[in-house]
Amino acid sequence: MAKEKILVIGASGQIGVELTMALREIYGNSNVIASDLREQNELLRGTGPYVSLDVMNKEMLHVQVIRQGITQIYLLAAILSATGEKNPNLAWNLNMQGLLNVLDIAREEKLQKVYWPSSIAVFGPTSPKTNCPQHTIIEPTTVYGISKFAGEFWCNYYYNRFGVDVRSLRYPGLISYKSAPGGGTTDYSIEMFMQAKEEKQYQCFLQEDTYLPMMYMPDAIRATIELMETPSHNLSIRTSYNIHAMSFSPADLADEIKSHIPDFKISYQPDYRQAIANSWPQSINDSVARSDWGWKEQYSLKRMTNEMINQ
Ligand code: AKB
Repeated sequence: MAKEKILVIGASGQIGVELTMALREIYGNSNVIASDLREQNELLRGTGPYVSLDVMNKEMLHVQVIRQGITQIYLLAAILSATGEKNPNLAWNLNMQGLLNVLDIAREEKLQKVYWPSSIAVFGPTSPKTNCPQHTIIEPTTVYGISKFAGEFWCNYYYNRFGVDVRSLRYPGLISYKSAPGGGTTDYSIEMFMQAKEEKQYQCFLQEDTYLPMMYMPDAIRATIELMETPSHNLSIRTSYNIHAMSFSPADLADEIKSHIPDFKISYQPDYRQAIANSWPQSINDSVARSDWGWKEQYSLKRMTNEMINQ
């Protein structure tokens, strides 16, 4: 394997912590540099290099890329759907400018690869609700969705125009226990697990029958690494790949949790996040990811719940 030096931006976040740990296993601790605006996550402490970095500060980012001899960047810093609706300007600026800074530096420094996550939030109310295809009507109604959709086309543009090998996945809601999520609509699922264990009750901010596409973090990390390891000529999508694992509603998840914690009680008090969830598909067609690079999920609702409860 060629010597890689990887920079993970947003390494203290929900995906960043687990992705950094997985990359360190593959490439060696000292070859994966974690960075974030926030403090280093406890789980990363002592496992490899860390730098404090603001993705909005292009000059500082550029200096780090040169100084550390970076060959790949994983850009995970973003403002998610629910927080984005509270501060649309901030969400647009961070989600867009952060990506453009990374793409520009990747072009100038001829980086080998860049990873940037998109989301099922690119889809909107006019997209098909079930089995939503890779290529379809895409009219997002959240600022987060708009920024991800625009970002996908910036990635496509930098690949076609400048040859930047940038790759992307449209993550569904991600469920994990190692590092807390922040500001997403699908975060109800993680809150439900935590409250079920701690309080044996949870008031959900979505209606009981709100079906959304979801994925357990180990599947998402594996998907990311598999996509990044696929030879470039096998990839037919340079915007972002649909990937799917499971689809469930808050009521389905509560039933599954009750099979482990029988006295768990759930109630429902939908808030502004219901409208965001209603605008998204309930399930995703990921046949292109399956045929291009062999994507296949390993976790069902049952298996994921079992692991979440036991951690
Ligand atoms: C969110 O809920 O905003 C995110 C997402 C679906 O991208 N988890």
